[in-house]
Amino acid sequence: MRSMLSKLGTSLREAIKKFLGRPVADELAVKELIRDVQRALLLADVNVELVLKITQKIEERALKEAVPSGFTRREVTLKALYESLVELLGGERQPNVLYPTNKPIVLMLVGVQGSGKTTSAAKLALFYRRKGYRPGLVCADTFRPGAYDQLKQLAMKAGIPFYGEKAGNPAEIALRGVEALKSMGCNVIIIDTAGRHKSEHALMEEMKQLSEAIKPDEVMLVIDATIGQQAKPQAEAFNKATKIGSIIVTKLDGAARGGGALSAVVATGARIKFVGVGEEIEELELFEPSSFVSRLLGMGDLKSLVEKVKEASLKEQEMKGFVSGKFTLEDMINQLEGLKKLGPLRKILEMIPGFGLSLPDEVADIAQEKLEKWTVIVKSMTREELERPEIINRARMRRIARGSGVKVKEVKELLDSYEAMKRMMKAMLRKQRKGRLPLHFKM
Ligand SMILES: Nc1nc2c(ncn2[C@@H]2O[C@H](COP(=O)(O)OP(=O)(O)OP(=O)(O)O)[C@@H](O)[C@H]2O)c(=O)[nH]1
Ligand SMILES: [Mg+2]
Repeated sequence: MRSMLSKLGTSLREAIKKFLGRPVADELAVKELIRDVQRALLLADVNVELVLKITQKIEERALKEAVPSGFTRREVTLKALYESLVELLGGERQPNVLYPTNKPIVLMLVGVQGSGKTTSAAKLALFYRRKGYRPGLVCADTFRPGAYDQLKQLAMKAGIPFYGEKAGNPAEIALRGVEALKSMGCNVIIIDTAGRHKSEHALMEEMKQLSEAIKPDEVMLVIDATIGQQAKPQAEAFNKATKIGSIIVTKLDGAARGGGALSAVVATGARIKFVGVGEEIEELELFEPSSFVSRLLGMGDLKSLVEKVKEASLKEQEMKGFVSGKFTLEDMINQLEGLKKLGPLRKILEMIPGFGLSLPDEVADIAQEKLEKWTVIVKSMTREELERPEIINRARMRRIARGSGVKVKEVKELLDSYEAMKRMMKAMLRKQRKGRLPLHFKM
């Protein structure tokens, strides 16, 4: 989601920062926030009417809603902003991903040419395999010559069973594919279909025949985010040919207009279940409007953070220490090491409440790069030095440098970075205590 998220996210975060910087959250400040949010959404290609509707609601709620005890007008406003954006993107409902119970499920992917069906089919297969299911891929695209090889290669690379025939009737091929993969023990069968055809009518007709023959458990429509608001008529056209169960929006990583596609599709009443955020087979994400918006706003998303933490089997305790700001030199290394397993450090830090708004780029980048070296340096320190880094003088630095095979300068650099991070943590906690930054955002 890099590009779209970073652009829309940056402008929304800037709007919030400006709002938080106002001495009081009065009508003027709210109106300014609303204008900034409008501008950000319009730049992300969200439909004008939708933008007006949603921002009007935010303004009304921000100014009229009662402020519950323990909260401020500021927080009520941000909550209204958060909730309205979530609503714009589909509401709080969790996407209801289909899983096989005692009988295999069949998913059929449809979409116009180049929308990302074949890529998404492979990504979905990987998604299911990682959850412990046994996916299999079927190529039912006989129209485009390279289609068979493309899916077969993706399947082979990921070690996923594949069935395809280079020519013939797509519905018959798909049926044979489903049977063949079932008998191999696959329990999630994903069918890739054609996107190119003689005409749009012929394509829709083929999709209709395919879905009538296979009777898939779900037809998933694949839509390219770069088409912006055009996503809406496209979704409606496919829905006429074959009942669309859910939507995968692809290429959100490159789409400055991604906001247009996402909100337009939601406006059709269809449910976005997944988003494609890159060309790699791992780059598929479950689409949950609430965590999407939390990330967009940099408000922190403890829920998805906790999930990632579980995945990397990190002890929760470690996270708590990090969030609360208890921070010794040893802590820093432990936390950074643990977090490194979770993916790019920056992304993780963005999910921790308070960080998204105030973490300077340099700190995160430096930490990621230097981590390896730092780990070694820290191992050459005594317990006393670890607990009280302030006692480390030149002589001690020289000894540590020798012990870890680095330059004295590098030991000094580690200590300086540690001091900088500690200061930053302290400043952040102070801000949070003052209520300038919401520590927990009630969702
Ligand atoms: N950046 C990015 N590229 C993607 C994503 N999904 C697909 N692509 C790229 O989009 C192009 C088209 O993807 P395909 O999966 O072949 O599209 P398709 O719908 O199967 O195309 P046809 O079979 O011709 O109808 C490929 O170059 C993919 O690598 C995504 O989420 N992000
Ligand atoms: Mg294809």
